[in-house]
Amino acid sequence: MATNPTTLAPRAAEASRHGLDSESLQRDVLENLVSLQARYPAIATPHDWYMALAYSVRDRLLVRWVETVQSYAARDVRIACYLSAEFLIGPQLGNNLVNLGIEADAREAMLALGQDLDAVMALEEEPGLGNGGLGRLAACYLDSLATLEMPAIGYGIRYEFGIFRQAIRDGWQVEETDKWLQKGNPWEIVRPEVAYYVNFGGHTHSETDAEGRFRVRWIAANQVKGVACDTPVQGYRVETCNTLRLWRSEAVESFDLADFNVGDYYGAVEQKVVSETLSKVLYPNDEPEMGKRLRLAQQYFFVSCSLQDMLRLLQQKGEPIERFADVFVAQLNDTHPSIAVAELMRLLLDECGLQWGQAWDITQRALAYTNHTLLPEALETWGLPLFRGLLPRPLEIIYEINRRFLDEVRQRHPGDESRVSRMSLIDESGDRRIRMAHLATVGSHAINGVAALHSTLLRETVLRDFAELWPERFHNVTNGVTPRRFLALCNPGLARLLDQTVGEGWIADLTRLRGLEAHADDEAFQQRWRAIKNANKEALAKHIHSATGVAVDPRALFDIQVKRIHEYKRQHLNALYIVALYQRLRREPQLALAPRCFVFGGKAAPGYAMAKLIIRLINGIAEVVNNDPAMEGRLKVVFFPNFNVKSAHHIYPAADLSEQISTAGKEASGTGNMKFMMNGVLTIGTLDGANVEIREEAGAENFFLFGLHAQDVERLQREGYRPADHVTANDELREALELIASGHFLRGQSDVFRPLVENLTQWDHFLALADYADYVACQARVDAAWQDPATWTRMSILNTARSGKFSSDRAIREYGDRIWGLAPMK
Ligand code: CBF
Repeated sequence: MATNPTTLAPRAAEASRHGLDSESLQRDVLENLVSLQARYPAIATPHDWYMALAYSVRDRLLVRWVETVQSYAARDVRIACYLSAEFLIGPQLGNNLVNLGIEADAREAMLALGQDLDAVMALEEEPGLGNGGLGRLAACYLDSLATLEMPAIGYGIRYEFGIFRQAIRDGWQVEETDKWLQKGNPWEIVRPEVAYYVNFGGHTHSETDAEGRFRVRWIAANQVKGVACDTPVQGYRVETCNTLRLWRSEAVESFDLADFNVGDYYGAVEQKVVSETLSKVLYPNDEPEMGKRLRLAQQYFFVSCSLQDMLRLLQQKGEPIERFADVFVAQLNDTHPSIAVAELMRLLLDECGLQWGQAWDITQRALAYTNHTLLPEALETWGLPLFRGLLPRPLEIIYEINRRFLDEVRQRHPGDESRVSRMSLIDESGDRRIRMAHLATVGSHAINGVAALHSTLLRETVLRDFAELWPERFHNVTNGVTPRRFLALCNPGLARLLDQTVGEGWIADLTRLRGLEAHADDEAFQQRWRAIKNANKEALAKHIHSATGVAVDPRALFDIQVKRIHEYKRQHLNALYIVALYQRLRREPQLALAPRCFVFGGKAAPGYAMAKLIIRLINGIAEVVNNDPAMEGRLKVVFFPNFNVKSAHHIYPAADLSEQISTAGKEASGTGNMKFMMNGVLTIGTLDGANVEIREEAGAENFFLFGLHAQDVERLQREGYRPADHVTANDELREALELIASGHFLRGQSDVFRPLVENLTQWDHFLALADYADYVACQARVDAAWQDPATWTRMSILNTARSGKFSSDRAIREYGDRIWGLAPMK
């Protein structure tokens, strides 16, 4: 985006442009320390220094930010709006320094002030506004949109409490409140003047207006106000600085004066408290039913505010309502914002007075839907009574959309009523529920999955009837991750080597890493490669020690599985293998096995008992293995608590082996797999999600593949799977299960892990036992490859070299070309 010198006062522009060197940074940090933190250096706390630096960096984004926003006000600019209930943006300071290109200057400035930049950055609270993959993906996409200079706004919820913090007590997960805003958030600008009202409850009333037009009015039982809280999103070394706009809920009136005047103080503030509850807390994603009413209210709240904001921007641009879909395209990040279909229709019909046909055309052209999961329990549905009570008018609109849509289905497939009921937006099979994935699909011009295999399965299973009806609307966009955060920022040692080897251009064009291939067999280069990995492993070892008290040896193979804890991700398969190794080593202490350090990390949804039990099992195994002198120098097991973006920065660069071992067909894509690959980590994995493409890119010989394919999984489950057969056929597996069931890993308490073992031996819904033998055989191949450092290092280099496809820049270009009709705007 070119700077327009007339758009800002020349003085302000000048000041900001001249502020990127270390002297002016130093001057501003000192100034901010006094003027914003009210401290002198002698009494400043480390956190004061962090705040002073963060404000100084934010100031340097402001001119770009204001100019970017202003340039989007031009009439011919099309804007992509990314609607997501989660944005797991992670710490901001380091990323902004990298993207502004001032990390070295900031380091120098802080050093001159007697401060260590890394220590200062470590103090930043992480905004945990997401559960995992989907929320972090949204954040990567914002980074790429800004870097590619594409006009975009991220819209979401400004949760006061993000994802819970995970503590481990006596081996169990304990959830603690995430008070990320407690010490203030220097990156956020609250805009009380950008606020919208959102209706809830009540009833509707139909009337004919003065011109004889039929209109529906929603007489709401209550209203909540959404206030914009903006965060700048600076692109990498470009002038574009986009906006992440998160909505905070507030009461329309802080006090009910009628109550207050009669002395009912608590009654007077009640509405305020209820309204503010809406954006209070992020829901853990794989939670069961409870608390759902508030979640639906959250979804509607942020979607309504965002669409109203888009309408206001349209007006500001001087564009008529008919041009809405020419100016905006809104990507629905999973079904969480899918109520947008009904809400946009409501705004166009009830507020703007359009006719149904025109409103529907605009809605479909403006919306696009990304599906992120095929797991039936994760496909959102809402019971009708709940929905009607909260959103009576949107429900009427959904009924009408459904009526018209099913007419179309009946016309195409006369007499096929079973198809009609399969495709309906309302599931009539039990208590009647709205199928949000169907609503999103029907209301969008494009629907995509997030990896090639996932998109195929989406078309063949969950949305099969829709793909038959509208094949042209279905796409695949394989996920990607930002190399700025997940390579340049978190692995500075490797980044420097990459700069020297292929030139700095790789950060904005990751395909340039292909240039590394020529060095893969070069012994001196391999040595440098290994030295960097070893330094990263030493750093992680320190973090592990301070977080868990466990001392790990950086010379061991670091075998890492970090992700949400879920049965389909099969952390328990990994755990079973560790138990088998432990038994082998106990039996045969001289066994030739490379020393391994197994590291796990990830949160379990608070209501997901089996996932919590898996965490307890891993910690139990860790306790026994790490305290057994016979295992010293052979085996270590660590559960790294509270895995989040911040700790991920230390973990990805230090890994040797990345565990991507989900049941084939269950992981939509995975993105941790890509972050590991970029950092030269080899994958052991199934043919699931993006693993398939990672293997294609890396080359089959540079990937450790095992396990059933998606079609085998489906067939086995259809024909009747008997996990007990695998136990009978495999003594090592049987013994491992027996040892777990005996309580060996829980100080002799035999009852605790029994449900886990029974679940596996009787049902094993995710086929861990069916894949066990092949997994163990594959791990033996890993062991052999590790024993040969030259081979291993070559494979590692080639993984990084061939990771170009997995940059979020590629993914965003594909969204721009195929779905949004949006090109970079220089
Ligand atoms: O597409 C991003 C990620 O989304 C999930 O985390 C999700 O929440 N549905 C999937 O589970 C991942 O496979 C996927 O990479």
